[in-house]
Amino acid sequence: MSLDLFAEQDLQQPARVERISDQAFVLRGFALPRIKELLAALDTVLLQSPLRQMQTPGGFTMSARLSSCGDWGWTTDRDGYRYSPVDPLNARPWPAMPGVFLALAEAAASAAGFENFVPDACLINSYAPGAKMSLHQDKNERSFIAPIVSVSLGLPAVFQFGGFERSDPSQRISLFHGDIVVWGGVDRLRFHGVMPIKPGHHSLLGQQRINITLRQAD
Ligand code: MD6
Ligand code: FE
Repeated sequence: MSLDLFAEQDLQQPARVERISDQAFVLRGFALPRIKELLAALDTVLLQSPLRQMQTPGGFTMSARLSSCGDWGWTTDRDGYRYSPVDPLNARPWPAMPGVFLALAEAAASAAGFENFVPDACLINSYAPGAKMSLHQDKNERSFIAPIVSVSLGLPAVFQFGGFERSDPSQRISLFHGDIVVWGGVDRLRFHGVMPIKPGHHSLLGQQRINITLRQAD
């Protein structure tokens, strides 16, 4: 049996699944069986489309640095938020979605009850200590039928998972290297965010947390 088949088999094993809402789940350690491949693919993507800070329409600079891969990348500037087929930094298409991203996303979505998930967009966020993500909804996608699959790498984070109004109370959920959060269906438009990352050092990623979210944008 090839190493690849072992890897596929690992993805089929029952994960530690925590249900955080009707159609939202944390899959603990789900990415770990393919983490080397995942990080190598991430390096390749970031060489082509490097992480960069972006401006919000309101004129703030986001504290996380962003990049994307896949057919559609998410960008924000003074003109607004949107998905674009081109990286504005180099005027080239975003790097192709790595096969290991697709395979993990499909397997994680399936483990959470969403079959046949085929993402066409992958947003990559890098947080240095102190960086955060304010409460927001993910609603730039054309349809909200597909779930979102979110992979946490490197330093831990406290994830805020709220309601359908910004002012609703939120759960606080610690996310660790290799955890995957999947949500969709009735929970797809919940507000969520990331508390400021605490200083620390991760053996593979150093002083940062990376989050990759896979979506069906178009
Ligand atoms: C982060 N994540 O974890 C930011 N959005 O760094 C998100 O904004 C997010 O994790 C939609 C679905 C899952 C997520
Ligand atoms: Fe989000």
